[in-house]
Amino acid sequence: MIFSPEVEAARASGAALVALESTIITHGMPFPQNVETARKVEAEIRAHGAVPATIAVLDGVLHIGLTDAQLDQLGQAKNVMKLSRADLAVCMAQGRTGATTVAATMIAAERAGIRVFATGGIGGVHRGAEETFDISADLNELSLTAVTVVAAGAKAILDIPKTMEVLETNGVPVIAYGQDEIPAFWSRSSGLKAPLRMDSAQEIAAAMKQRLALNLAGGHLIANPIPVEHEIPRAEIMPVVEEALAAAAAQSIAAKDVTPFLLQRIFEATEGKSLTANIELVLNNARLAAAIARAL
Ligand code: PSU
Ligand code: MN
Repeated sequence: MIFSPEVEAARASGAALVALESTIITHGMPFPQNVETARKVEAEIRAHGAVPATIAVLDGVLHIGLTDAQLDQLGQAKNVMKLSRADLAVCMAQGRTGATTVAATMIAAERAGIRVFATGGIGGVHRGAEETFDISADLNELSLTAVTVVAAGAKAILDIPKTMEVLETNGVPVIAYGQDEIPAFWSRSSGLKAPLRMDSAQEIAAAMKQRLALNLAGGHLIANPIPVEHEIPRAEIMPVVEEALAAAAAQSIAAKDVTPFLLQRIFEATEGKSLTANIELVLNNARLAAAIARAL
């Protein structure tokens, strides 16, 4: 495990740290918006009093914090592995390069002593999971690893009610931030009431400390709604999502390829509007994560 100079300095001084994933860079957004967004998110965290630690495996080495040059390289690299819990150690053992999903980023962050992590959306239960069994390892990770993940809810490409059921079964606190409903990534509303609600970073930090004190394994999922001025209302995004899901089924897209395929398809169908919303919600999550890390 290698710390970037910035992260190393933050550790030495006890500064607040926020982990960031890298699959969003390699598999979640097109170049060059992916690298630009990664930089903006890092800057947003710094502007809010914390230090960003973007996590990835480069040539077999687990990096906690990337330099500008490394970020640029990763954003353009081809054949980057998408690393979940199952792949992390294999990628490192083979000396390969891989981008960490929410699950793998949580594992790395915990090992590095970082307890707060900002991203866009988490993986979840895919629609039709009763046939495919396609349930992201992110959900299981939240029950195992003590890192709080700030996300904009589960994306409308997923089955949100089933995702909530699996989280409940796994004992993961799902906390909507500042509203009663679970947000649905591009939209603030999902039509589903969140199991828990909190309205400040201090409250969230207190819940994290209490969970540790009870010696309960696992993290928290903070579901932070996209700012109202950037949301794409449900009625507008749902037909696009349905079309993308139909295309994925028609082309027999499966396993790890499902999420990147759907994201790209929706990006094209909305002429980039989905990507703009995606960038804004990640920035919003970065701000809240920085506040939680400072409160801790
Ligand atoms: N949702 C997004 N963008 C992403 C992802 C999810 O809006 O880039 C990525 C995250 O890294 C997440 C992963 O952890 O997809 C989930 O993939 P899977 O469903 O294969 O577990
Ligand atoms: Mn999957």
